[in-house]
Amino acid sequence: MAMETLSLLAEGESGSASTGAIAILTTLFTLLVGAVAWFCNRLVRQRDAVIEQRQTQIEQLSSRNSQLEHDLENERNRPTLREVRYPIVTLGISGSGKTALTLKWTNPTIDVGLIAGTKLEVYEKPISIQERADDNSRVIHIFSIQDRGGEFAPDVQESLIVEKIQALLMVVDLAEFDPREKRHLFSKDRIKHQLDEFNHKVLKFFFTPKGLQHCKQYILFINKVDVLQTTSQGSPQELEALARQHYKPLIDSLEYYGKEKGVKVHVIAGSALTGQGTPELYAHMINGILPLNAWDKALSYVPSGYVSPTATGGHPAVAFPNSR
Ligand SMILES: Nc1nc2c(ncn2[C@@H]2O[C@H](COP(=O)(O)OP(=O)(O)OP(=O)(O)O)[C@@H](O)[C@H]2O)c(=O)[nH]1
Ligand SMILES: [Mg+2]
Repeated sequence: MAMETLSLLAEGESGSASTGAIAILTTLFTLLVGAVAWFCNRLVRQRDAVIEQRQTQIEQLSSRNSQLEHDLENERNRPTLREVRYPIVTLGISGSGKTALTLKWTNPTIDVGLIAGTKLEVYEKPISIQERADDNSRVIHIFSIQDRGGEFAPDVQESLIVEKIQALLMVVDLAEFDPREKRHLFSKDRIKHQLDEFNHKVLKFFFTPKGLQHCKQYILFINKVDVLQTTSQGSPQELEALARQHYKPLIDSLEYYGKEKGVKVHVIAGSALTGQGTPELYAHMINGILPLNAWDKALSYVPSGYVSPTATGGHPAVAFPNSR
């Protein structure tokens, strides 16, 4: 009897132990399943993030690609750029105002009084831009203006031929800088020096047949007319006439060769400082050099109701192509 009771007790203990073990195993299994599920979930989220990132990259690349294709198309349709240069030589002794004048006639708003000791070798000024539909090109017409000191006069003859110079602008002046007065003063000696420098024999070399093949404009600009206001009385026109009088031998020689060779010589008396005569110089350059088919809209613009001063017998401030 006692033995039976003991074995029953032993059986009862081992039953509850196995129930506990099962509970522990079940818990462990549940935790494991949870961990695996969490891990798998994490992997799925990572994969989704990578897919999303790739999709964004693909979208960005495709938008960049369409942008590049668009740019390429624009590039194909862009007009080709061409530049046409018209060489011009400005000749005169040092200090006559070549650089000041070049800057003033090409840029009317410039204040040349603020420019000191100006030295320019070549000054390039775009004059007109043509959009050509026939060959989808854009042509920029540029005046290429070279500065030459008086001592280079013999070289000019060669340049006229070799560099196909289109216009020769001679600059002489009426005044010399006085360091004591710190301003330009009328000088007869200086005028005489320039008349000697550009005497009848020297001028002959500017009118050779080969040079004349390209050179269409001969212009004499008598600069620094503004100084005459301090020594003489008169209207601007009267002072201009006085300036011409001072350079009569030079004008006579130029007109002599002009007549002999069949080219028109223009004489302008003015001032690079005040801008007197510079619009006229600009008009002569455009009219004389730029082919009519190179004029752009800005150059050809004529305000409605405009009457050319030449038509009324006045002095042409700006001459338009039809006045040629
Ligand atoms: N009063 C007056 N001064 C002028 C005029 N034009 C130029 N000048 C002055 O003359 C001086 C010489 O002018 P530039 O233009 O440098 O003369 P340039 O012929 O180029 O001289 P180089 O470069 O030495 O050959 C400067 O101080 C100008 O300000 C003018 O019309 N009137
Ligand atoms: Mg100069």
